[in-house]
Amino acid sequence: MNNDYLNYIEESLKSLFAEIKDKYPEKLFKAMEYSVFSGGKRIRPYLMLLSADFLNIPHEKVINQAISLELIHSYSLIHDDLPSMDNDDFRRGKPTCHKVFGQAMAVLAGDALLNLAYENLLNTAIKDNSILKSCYYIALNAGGMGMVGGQALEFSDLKIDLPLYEKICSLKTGALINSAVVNPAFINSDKDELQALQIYGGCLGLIFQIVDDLLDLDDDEASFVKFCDREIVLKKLNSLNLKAKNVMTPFGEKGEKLINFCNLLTNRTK
Ligand code: GRG
Repeated sequence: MNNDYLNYIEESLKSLFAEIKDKYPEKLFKAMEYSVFSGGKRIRPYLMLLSADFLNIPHEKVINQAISLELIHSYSLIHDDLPSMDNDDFRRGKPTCHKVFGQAMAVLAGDALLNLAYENLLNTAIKDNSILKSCYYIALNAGGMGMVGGQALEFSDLKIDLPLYEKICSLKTGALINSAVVNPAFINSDKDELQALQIYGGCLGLIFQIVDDLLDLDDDEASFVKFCDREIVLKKLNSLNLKAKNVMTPFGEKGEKLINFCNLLTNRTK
């Protein structure tokens, strides 16, 4: 991954946190800060910068959408780790937010991060309303039609088979990845570019989840590797990778960064 891009994301998140530091109750701020700055890979904001490159949109025009997406991702992980959901004690090798700050503060830190994301999006859109549609797209993907909907399906006591699992993944995990990829297209793109980003984003969301399943074989959880044998899962992974590449290839050099990133996610080992 490009360090300049990662530094830009990090500095932007830090500067947003510096702005709010003295305005929030101390413990709430600390719980939010703990979760946002604990070693996340920043895949979603990074992807948004790559997609902006593809469309020739300056990074400054998407950075607030990019970091808002990361805040939404962070809140979702805090809530996902709670005892009432996945009940995890560790994330990224560190104690989870509720283990350090208690359950009530973890719920509130997640709530405040989600709100901060929308405060940041709206504040940016007030100054530049050409990004309004892209902000709306984030909301659609993060909510009941997207990530929250996917999580709700997982907790609906349904009998999970492969098609349902694929649907859950495309919402729970895929929606934010897709939002990162497609978002800049709502600022400036033609029909072919938008369509290509939508297909690429859909493939990438599933690739991300399949690789996650391959890396993290938890006996209690549904996973692609549990529904079909490994050979079939690897075949599916390769065909998604190929589809994502094929859709970017006609764009020549400007599609290369997205193709390379797809390869990176397909071959990641952590
Ligand atoms: C609580 C509304 C709500 C939703 C939770 C994202 C999610 C939905 C649950 C997480 C469960 C999980 C581990 C899914 C697998 C894919 C995934 C989102 C992994 C974590 O994303 P990374 O690898 O995380 O980008 P880092 O740590 O790099 O930020």
